[in-house]
Amino acid sequence: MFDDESVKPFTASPEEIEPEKNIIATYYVEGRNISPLEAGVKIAAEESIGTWTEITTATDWCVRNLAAKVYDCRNDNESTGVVKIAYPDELFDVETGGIPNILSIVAGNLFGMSSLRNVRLLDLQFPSEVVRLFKGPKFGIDGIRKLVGTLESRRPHLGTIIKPKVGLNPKDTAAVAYEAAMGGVDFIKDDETLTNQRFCPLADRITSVMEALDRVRSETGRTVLYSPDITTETHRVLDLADVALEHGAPALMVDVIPSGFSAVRALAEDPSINVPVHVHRCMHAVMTRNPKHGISMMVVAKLVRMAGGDQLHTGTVAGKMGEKSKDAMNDIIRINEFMRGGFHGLKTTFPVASGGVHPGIAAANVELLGRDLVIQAGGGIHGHPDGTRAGAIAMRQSIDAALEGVPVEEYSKDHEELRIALQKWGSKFSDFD
Ligand code: RUB
Repeated sequence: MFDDESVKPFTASPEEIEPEKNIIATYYVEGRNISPLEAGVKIAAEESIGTWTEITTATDWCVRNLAAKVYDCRNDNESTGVVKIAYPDELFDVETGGIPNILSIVAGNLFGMSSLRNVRLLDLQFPSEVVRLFKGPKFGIDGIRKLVGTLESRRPHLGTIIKPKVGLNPKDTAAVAYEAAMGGVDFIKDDETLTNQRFCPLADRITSVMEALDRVRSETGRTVLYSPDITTETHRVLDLADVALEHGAPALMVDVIPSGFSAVRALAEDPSINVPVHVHRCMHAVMTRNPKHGISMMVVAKLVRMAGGDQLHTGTVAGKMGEKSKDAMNDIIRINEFMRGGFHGLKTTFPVASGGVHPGIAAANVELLGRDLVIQAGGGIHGHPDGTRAGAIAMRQSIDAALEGVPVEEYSKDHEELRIALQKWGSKFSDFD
């Protein structure tokens, strides 16, 4: 397959590739009148030392040391397939360039090449030395569990997003937070579009919410985390973090795609920030949703963990977001397993299942996605007919039903809040294709 002279600099056999000396990228490719191998070679060339034509300026050293190489190619048919490309470590300066340097190569010009109809970055595999340049999450799952007091029980955490998304003033936000916390949530977050709008300034909001959560602590002994949204320009994220921390924020939240992986990293690696970083992924679907083109959520998850996200939204198995299929569900399971597993010594990242979750389907999400999960509901709590507190209680009951292995309908017979929630939303879980 790799004998043709013209592709030689950009191909290798699998035995020639040392995983510890290359960043390995797996792509789905769909060429325009070219084979998957040719498509892979075009990517390897463009993203390392080649261009659209032969050039006279590349030295032997460049070719020997820097050429990226296609070393595996599986054809689905004559124009589509999956290729693995090894990018030699010398091609990068991750120490200086960080995640932007990695992305500019493995996910750079290739997405716009006219010879490719579609291309999707499916996965990245890193040498230990590269991952060790990153500090990763400061807290991870166990660190967050320690703060909340669930290290022993290891039950799923219940989170809520204050709703409406925007519009409440600080006092009303705090009142909703108080009710949710009294109902049993472990974690409260701002929604992804709220930062410092005039009707709900960041500093006042944090002060008010923390007063409410302090009251919850003195009344119940429970610690509830709150992550205000400090999404902003990458270079301003530390300034907003300072404001948030000065006003007592016990966690921080940032939208990773709008603010950038580097914003997450700046927060996680700053020695003065000693609170968990919750990572919202809004806008991810622009690249993760199309199965033929873009970047997979697995890649986003790996980069977020390297950047230091302590919690990351990875999707639900039934809800308002994403695809409803067995493949989509298996993808979420695989991503969550990655976030909880070993990764060159970095701490773990807590997977967050959120988006359209309500008490009727929370249990099924926990059953399929596991206990090391933050199961989160906005509408599914604040839309409960008896209000936010009852909504949070109903969500906790649904989680308990899953932990006890009792179907939610059955459990609801002697759990009033859950019964009322099921009357409103039902417990229909999925319509897999
Ligand atoms: C949740 C909400 C979140 C989504 C994002 O509100 O809108 O922003 O979780 O989706 P609600 P994802 O609970 O009312 O649906 O987590 O898939 O990125």
